[in-house]
Amino acid sequence: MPVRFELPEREVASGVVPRIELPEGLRALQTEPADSEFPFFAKLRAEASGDLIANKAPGQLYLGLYLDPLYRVHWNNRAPKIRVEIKGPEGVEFSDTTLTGPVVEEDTDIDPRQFLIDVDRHGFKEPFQVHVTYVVCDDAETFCHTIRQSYTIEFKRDRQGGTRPGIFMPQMFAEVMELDANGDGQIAGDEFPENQSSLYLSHMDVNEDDVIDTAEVERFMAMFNDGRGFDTPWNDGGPPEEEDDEDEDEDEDEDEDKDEDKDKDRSKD
Ligand SMILES: [Ca+2]
Ligand SMILES: [Ca+2]
Repeated sequence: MPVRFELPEREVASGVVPRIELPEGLRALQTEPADSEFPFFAKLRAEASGDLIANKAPGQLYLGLYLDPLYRVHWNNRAPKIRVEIKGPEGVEFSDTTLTGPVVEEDTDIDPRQFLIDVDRHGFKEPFQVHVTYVVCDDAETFCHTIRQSYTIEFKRDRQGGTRPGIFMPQMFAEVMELDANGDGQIAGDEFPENQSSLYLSHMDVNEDDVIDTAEVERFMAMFNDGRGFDTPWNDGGPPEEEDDEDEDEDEDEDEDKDEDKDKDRSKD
């Protein structure tokens, strides 16, 4: 039986902000965080519907901010609510460009902040910017900071599932035990993906022995599931998709507008 860590008690609330119901078929978007003087206490997950990515029809854009369990911080609901500002290229229509977080009765909580808006790209290809401003405090009550983070987001699928700093990355960690090449129940040394050992270790290596064991993985995932992270719809990187879809997306880098018709032919290549 797997070892289970007792999670430390927190006084902050979780499960108090209703999760919004998300449409099926959302896919992670390529998201590039701007440099930040503060850590990315909250990770952004940006997703869009297939039609919107394909630039074929208006669709929905999802923006979710998830507190990273690593930092043991919470939202301060007595401070100004989280604010998400969207700056799109001229011509692209967003149903809302200034989003603010929900009213939460509890003083503090760790639930994700989720936003779903309608977008009509009108054929434009340029990326858009997202500026997020929020107040976090650590669970030990030693600090509260107002954090401002900015991202540039492309209407293109993120095939890496988000492995850069500041991006929500449940997929990566969910699959971490698959890295255990020699099957000893630990991830160590060259079992880590190239250049990513410090990323994994900084998030998961609780006892700092430079090895990640099953218990550490479970602990980390439990923290996410505990309200600081994802719930199921996208922990596998999105819904399964048909083969021809893959080819369609590969072509997106080039003239998407003109490609609409050609895509169907290319997918048979
Ligand atoms: Ca191993
Ligand atoms: Ca360890």
